[in-house]
Amino acid sequence: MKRAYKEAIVYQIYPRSFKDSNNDGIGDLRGIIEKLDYLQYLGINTVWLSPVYSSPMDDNGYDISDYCNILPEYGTLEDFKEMIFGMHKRGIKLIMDLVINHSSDEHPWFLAARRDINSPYRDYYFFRKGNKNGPPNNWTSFFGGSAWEYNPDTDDYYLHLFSRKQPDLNWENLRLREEIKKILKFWLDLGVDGFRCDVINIISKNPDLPDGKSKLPILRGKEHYLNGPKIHKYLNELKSDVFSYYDMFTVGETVMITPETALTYIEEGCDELNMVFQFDHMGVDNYYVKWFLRKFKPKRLKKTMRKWQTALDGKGWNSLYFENHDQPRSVNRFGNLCYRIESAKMLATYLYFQQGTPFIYQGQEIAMTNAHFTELSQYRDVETFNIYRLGRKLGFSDKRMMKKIKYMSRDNARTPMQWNADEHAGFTKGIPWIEVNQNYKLINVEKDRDNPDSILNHYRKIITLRKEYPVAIYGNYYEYYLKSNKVAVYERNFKNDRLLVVVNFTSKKVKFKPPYDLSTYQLILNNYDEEYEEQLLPYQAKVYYGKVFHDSGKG
Ligand code: ISL
Ligand code: CA
Repeated sequence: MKRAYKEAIVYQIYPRSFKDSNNDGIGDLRGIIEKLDYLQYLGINTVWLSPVYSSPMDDNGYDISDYCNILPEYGTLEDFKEMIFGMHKRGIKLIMDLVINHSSDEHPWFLAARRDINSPYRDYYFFRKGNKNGPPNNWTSFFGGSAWEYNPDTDDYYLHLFSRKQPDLNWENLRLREEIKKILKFWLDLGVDGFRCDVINIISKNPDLPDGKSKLPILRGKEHYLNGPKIHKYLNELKSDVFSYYDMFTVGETVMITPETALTYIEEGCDELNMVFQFDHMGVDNYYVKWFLRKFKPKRLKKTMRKWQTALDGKGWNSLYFENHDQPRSVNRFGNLCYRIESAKMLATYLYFQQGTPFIYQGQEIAMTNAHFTELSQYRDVETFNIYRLGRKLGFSDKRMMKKIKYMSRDNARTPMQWNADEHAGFTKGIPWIEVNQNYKLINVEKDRDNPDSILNHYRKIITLRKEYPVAIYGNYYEYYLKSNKVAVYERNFKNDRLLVVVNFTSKKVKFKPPYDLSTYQLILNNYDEEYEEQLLPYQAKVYYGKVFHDSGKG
């Protein structure tokens, strides 16, 4: 079915690292305004903006202390209005990040709640008396360590599934839900076109808060809040009381989810959410939690991608992403730095011709790479520090922990956007809040803009093709060479149109036989000048377009 969100091409802005307009070293809204022409040139039609609300910045804005205001470092509500006006003028929609599983511990609700057991805000959170030997239960947080923090004022504990400065909100409380709806309306009435709902599938907790079964130190207790008992009730309430009154779209960040469960949120017709971010493919180079690394194998990635492509086809809609502000850079992970240009183009081709809405994370379009950091002091992320501490406590050596962090730290994706070869990559004239990657002279937007064969221009081509060929959006998905650990080959079909995508995931030439005769097909994208019918060059990626006339079955 035709739907606007299926035609969205989304660009994620992590505001702190995008563009600094006043040289205090911190990206801001006026910086985004300066770059709107760039976004238009890239061809995207939607922006997902990571949080810009008031926040003490324990988790870079994913800890909100005032939901209806802009963090002064980022600008004002007036700047925000100007930004959204500038986006709409260019045909770009704006999706806000909505963090409603938890607030900041500096939110007035929490400040009141923690002081006084009779506060009307007390029940907005989870306060519980401790057990003899400590916290109320054995749950551990996403960032490692207990999910409970002691609160001396009322001699009890509060629940935080993320950092201790991110207390979880209690959705059982109707007044809290009404407050959230007001917040949503506030932004929608300002012209916002939708929301990316942070960890939305954990907002409903089992109210008894029983002990978790797992022995592992991370995510213990998850069976009591993942897709919890009232999750669908809450989302339906948001839909009927708010979403249904606006022309908007939603993408839910849903952790540890299967396609079957995802469909309970996104199946067309039910539409609690329009699509979700799932994490299966982010697990192909690690075990269970991201800190236990394992070697990347293309066929594992292919398998998880295929699983979602086939399971949702005709029922729900995929989000297509390899990067965001929580993940290392994809060219380090799934590509090859010795073939940075070829492999980055290959990854984009492989990903964005699948069925779903493309999400491009800032810097991905020029294949920015992981941070060069070697010292813990160069990092900024609260999760990185927590994990380092936890790992050391568990007996891992400093060297081992630094290696894990170097590969997986979220700061890998948070170094400033590399605009040009000027000092600090043109991000700021001040001292950036986090170091700029040392390779900015080699990797930057300005350099790529002028080069028709650049990664940036490859992204632009893909975006143009998605707009020109409805089959790229509405086609079904069918894959060949399922077992191959070298090539990925899939087809999309819509009416009489067909696309065939062929990519090489290795740094070697590989022999390759197309699944059928391609002589009547047109090659519409190739990351090399050369083309051989029976051979793929290192990280080569090609897209063919053809017409298929279905036999009526007679004669
Ligand atoms: O990156 C992760 C931890 O290793 C993920 O598990 C991440 O914490 C999870 O995807 C939830 O992420 C979202 O909510 C967090 C915030 O820190 C992330 O930046 C955000 O994307 C808490 O609000
Ligand atoms: Ca600034």
